[in-house]
Amino acid sequence: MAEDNDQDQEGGTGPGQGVGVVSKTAPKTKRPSLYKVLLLNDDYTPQEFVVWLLQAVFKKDPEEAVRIMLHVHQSGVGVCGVYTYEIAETKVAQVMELSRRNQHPLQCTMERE
Ligand code: TYC
Repeated sequence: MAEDNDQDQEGGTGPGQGVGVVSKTAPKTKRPSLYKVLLLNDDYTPQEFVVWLLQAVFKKDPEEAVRIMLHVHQSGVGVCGVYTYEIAETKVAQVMELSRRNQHPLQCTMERE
């Protein structure tokens, strides 16, 4: 696609004039901003629920899920994953909805990297 916006323009000046304009514009491929999804500790949500949630929502394997849960439990907050804005927003909403449905006070937020 880098060559798609080349422009060759020959004026209507007839053959053999050798007049041409070539312009090249750098393709704009800005990388999207990334957002950390953070899980917050509380005193009531069962550890098993947090471990289950980390596997279900964040696709962590069981060992990684336990490691993240214990980190949050011990330090108060921890990163579950890093995503583009809309994916991060969806994960936060899924965590909040699953927590609400199971009557746990678990909180989840996102912040720009
Ligand atoms: N602190 C909770 C307990 O001891 C477990 C827990 C871990 C809760 C991580 C929330 O994000 C959390 N039952």
